[in-house]
Amino acid sequence: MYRVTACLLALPLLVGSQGLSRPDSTTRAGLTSIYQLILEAHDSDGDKRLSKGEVETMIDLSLSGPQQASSRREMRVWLVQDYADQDSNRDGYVDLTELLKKPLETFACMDANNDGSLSQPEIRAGMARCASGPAYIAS
Ligand SMILES: [Ca+2]
Ligand SMILES: [Ca+2]
Repeated sequence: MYRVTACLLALPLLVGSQGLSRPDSTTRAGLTSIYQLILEAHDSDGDKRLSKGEVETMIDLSLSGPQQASSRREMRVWLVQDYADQDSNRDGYVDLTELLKKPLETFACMDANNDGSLSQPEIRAGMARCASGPAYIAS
């Protein structure tokens, strides 16, 4: 479908693998909740941010599917790097603000009438125009 499909699928997997129900990613509030859930589910020391080790554990959990070992290794390297890139203040941790930065930018780009929710036409038009990063979850 899209070159970024594998990346888009990674985050729902992270939530789904914990058996949590997934909030609606077509609203800004829902999108925020998704990232809150991801953060809470994988913040094992409870400091409200993800350390490199927590990120790696989360990625390993999400990659336990049926993929080839080689593509799994590639995906893991890519995901670890992607989280490192999101650490915008370079303190070695990814907090909720940092996690949300790209998804909310993509959301704002897709939300053409700026009502905080994405209609199907907005999603269709926005996929080509806005989905430059890996972070937005297509529903
Ligand atoms: Ca943590
Ligand atoms: Ca940080």
